[in-house]
Parts: sequence; structure tokens; C-alpha cells
Amino acid sequence: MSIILHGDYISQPCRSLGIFLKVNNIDFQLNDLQIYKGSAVYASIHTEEYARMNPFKRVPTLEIDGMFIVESVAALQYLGDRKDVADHWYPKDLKDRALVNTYLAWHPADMRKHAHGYVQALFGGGSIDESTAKSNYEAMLDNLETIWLKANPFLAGSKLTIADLHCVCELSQLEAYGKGYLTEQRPKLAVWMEKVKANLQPHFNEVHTSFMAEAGERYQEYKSAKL
Ligand SMILES: N[C@@H](CCC(=O)N[C@@H](CS)C(=O)NCC(=O)O)C(=O)O
Repeated sequence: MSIILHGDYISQPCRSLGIFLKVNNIDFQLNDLQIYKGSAVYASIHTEEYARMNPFKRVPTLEIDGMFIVESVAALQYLGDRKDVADHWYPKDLKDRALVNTYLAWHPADMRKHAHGYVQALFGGGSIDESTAKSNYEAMLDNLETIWLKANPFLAGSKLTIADLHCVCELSQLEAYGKGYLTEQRPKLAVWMEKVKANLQPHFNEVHTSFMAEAGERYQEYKSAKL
């Protein structure tokens, strides 16, 4: 089976897929599209050639034997169903699986919306100012602390799943911009974060190292240009 991850680890869902493949020892190639390199942002994915793989012209695209999966959650679910992947990632038990799917359904419209909204505001984009974006982001972190992690050590129960992986890769985006994880007042989130990262090592650090440097540089450049 041939697997190619088309993406760039500066993108949260790309990191999530890359880490999953590495942690599970699944052979793959990374087609590093370097979406912020070159004359225009996203130039490498806003091409007709890329659109043939992913008509939305977004990353990631997971190519499996010539089939293209263009949504990261669908790609994680597909990989999680493989026989050589431990059951805890995406449990076969329907009730356990429903909990994972519930988080994954919540993630784009709530978690990612506010994490991404905060990043956009840091770069002067989006429709809200930085302080409103930060409040929305903090309210979302409170939901993680008081709802998702209220009774369980992981987002979908007692075991590490693709829900935790997807969430932690989104939170790390803010750390790269010097905004930290804001876990001081959120002890459950703090413990969860350390546990999830520890379970993903050494791949979490490996995938995040270059991303952290590149993201930090972009933010510094943006701030200097504004002065
Ligand atoms: N729902 C998609 C979101 C993908 C996405 O938003 N990717 C961003 C990078 S993090 C992108 O490719 N943006 C380029 C654009 O929107 O033009 C997924 O999870 O796969």
C-alpha cells in the first residue's frame, strides 16, 4: 500500500495525520507543500494540479493507493480502522466510537473555530479583535476543562484516541505564537496535555520542532512589519 501525506506541518490537521502515521509505524511519504514559502501564501496548493487531488485546495490530502481523502478527520478515521492500528485510537465498540465521533464533530465548529480565530486575530485578520478572540478561545478551553475532561482523563473516555491527537495539534498552534496553552487555571487540561504529548513522543516533538520555529518566525516578522 502506498501512502502519501500531501501537506505541511505548519498546518494543524497535517501535524495530526503525520503524528498518527508515525506513532503507528505506518510507512508513508510526506509531500511537503511548504504553503507559506515562496511569493504567495498557499501558492503551492492553489494550482490546477493540486486541485485534481483536492478540489478545496486545502491541506492535508491523504493519498492512499491513488485515492484522495480530503478531510483530516475522515483520513484519521480511515487509518484508525486499519487492522494494524491499536483499537484504543478509534474503538470498534460502537458506544466508545460514538464518544470519539462526538468530539470530532464538535472540533471544527467550536474548538478549531476559536483556536483558528485567535491565530487569525494575532495576524490582524478575521472579523474580531485580539482580545475578543482570546476570550472566545479561553471560553473554549473552559469547555475542554469542565465538559470534555470533567469525568475522564481523555476527551472520549479512559483511553487516548484520535480526538485527543486532533485537539492537541490545534492547541500547539497557539504555543508557537507565544500564547501558551493557558492551562494555569485549568488543572485537568494541564494534566491531559502532558499525558497526551507523552504518549505521542518522540513524534510529537519531531513534527513540532520545525513548525514551532517557522511559525514563531512568521509571527515575529509580522509584528516587526507592523511597527
Ligand atoms: N477541514 C479541513 C481543514 C483544512 C484546512 O483548513 N487547511 C488549511 C491549513 S490548516 C488550508 O489548507 N488552508 C488553505 C486555504 O484555505 O486556502 C481538514 O481538517 O482537513
